[in-house]
Amino acid sequence: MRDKILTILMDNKGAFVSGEAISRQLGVTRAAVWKYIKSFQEDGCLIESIPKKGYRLLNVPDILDGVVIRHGMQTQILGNQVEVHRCIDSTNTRAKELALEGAPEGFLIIAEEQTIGKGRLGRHWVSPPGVGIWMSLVLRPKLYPSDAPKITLIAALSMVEAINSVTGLKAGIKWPNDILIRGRKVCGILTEIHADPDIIDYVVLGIGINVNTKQSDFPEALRDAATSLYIEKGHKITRNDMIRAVIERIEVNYTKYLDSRDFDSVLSELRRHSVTLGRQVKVIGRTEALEGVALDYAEDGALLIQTENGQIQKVLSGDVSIR
Ligand code: BTX
Repeated sequence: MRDKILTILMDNKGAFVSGEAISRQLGVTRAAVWKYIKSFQEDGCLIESIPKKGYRLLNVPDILDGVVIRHGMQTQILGNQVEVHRCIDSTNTRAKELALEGAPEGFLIIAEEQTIGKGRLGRHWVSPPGVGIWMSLVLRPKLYPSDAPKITLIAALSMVEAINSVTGLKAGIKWPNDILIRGRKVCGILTEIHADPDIIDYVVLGIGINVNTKQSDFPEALRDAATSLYIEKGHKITRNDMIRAVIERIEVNYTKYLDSRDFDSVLSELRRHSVTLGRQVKVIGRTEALEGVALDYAEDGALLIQTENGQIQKVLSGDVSIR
């Protein structure tokens, strides 16, 4: 009932809807409608209430809310179900639990705060309350497990596009999973998969975005290496809008790739937005470290490095530092 009333108010944002009309439409008493309106106001929604006219929603605060996120979202599959947490250990951990229980493709888990936000290789992702987007999508692509890194790259491309469309900022992709603005990390992507030997069962696509984080919200050690959309843009960005934009871009790029299996067009976009290609880099892989010039991407999205002796080496995964 709460969600339905909020949806009606949002459908009519800026205009009055009478309590009578809402109670008739939903088959509840006007007293019950009033109770919900009061609770929305307590949550920070600006709702005018005028006798004989009804209720007018003027503003929704930037509190993460499934109804607000889904309202107006232009997707077919992704984000059809949204689970929002005030505080959770890690949205990726929760997404894996749900995926194992059979959560469908597109199930989205979001949290205001993570206490054990995860980066790659057991690293920690700083996820303070109320200022960022910490979210995970359950995906079930019919792909070979070896194609999973492509999902990370598709997500990275979608992130850059969404940041640009919402804020006008130009972000770049540091292969394979970091999004940078002016050389500082604004977003990280952690893809975890569960697969049989020849088919993916599910992918959990975890995305962390520093949205309204102030410099002082970052721990001292990160202050030079991290940034946020707020720091770069100089004003706050509505997180619910940003989430919608990211999910919409992922759906476009992801379904286009799955339908066509054409990764070349993704690669050309990645090249355009890359901050890695053409640079002298050091890559620490699982087994070895390599130094050289990041030449290009291979057709599967791996990084091609030309080492000092002229050899070209292919790196499937690893940590890149730009020299
Ligand atoms: P990564 O291993 O590439 O980056 C982790 C490193 O980034 C850390 O070691 C630290 O140096 C730095 N770092 C930590 N927190 C931040 C931050 N908030 N902003 C900038 N730099 C930071 C990147 O891993 C993948 C991160 C994915 C995070 C999402 S949040 C939702 C989902 N749930 C979850 O537990 N993880 C993912």
